Amino acid sequence: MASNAPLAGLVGSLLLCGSVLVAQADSVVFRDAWFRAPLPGASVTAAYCDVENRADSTATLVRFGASAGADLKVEMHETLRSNDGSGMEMVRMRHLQEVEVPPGATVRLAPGGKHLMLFGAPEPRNLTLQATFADGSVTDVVFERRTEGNP
Ligand SMILES: [Cu+2]
Repeated sequence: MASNAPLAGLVGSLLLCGSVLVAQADSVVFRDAWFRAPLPGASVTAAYCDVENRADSTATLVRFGASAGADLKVEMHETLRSNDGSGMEMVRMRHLQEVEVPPGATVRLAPGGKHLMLFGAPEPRNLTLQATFADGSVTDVVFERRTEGNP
């Protein structure tokens, strides 16, 4: 009897850890994921999605990547608009190292705001990217190919 006590304590603490440390990838839901089909001859386009964090702690996206073998580089960007005072609107993009999703919140990656920049023409079909979180957890996200917004 007495020799089992330390083991019971160990099992108890493992269970406790398991209930607290939920992988960020498991508590985040991606919705409405799509990418704009590149214009003919273009090799840069953008992808968008809504990212909902259902956990009670912050989830931080640190990287999106294409599957091995795909000739595609993905960066997280944010479009910034500013006015120089002459009525000329300046639009530029900032490279984001991470995107934080607060507990219970939904962060939208949408045209004119945060987005994924795709360098290299994706195949003409839906695109699967691997989303990596700050805790190292990874999940696949399927982006639907759309032509909306193209002339
Ligand atoms: Cu961009």
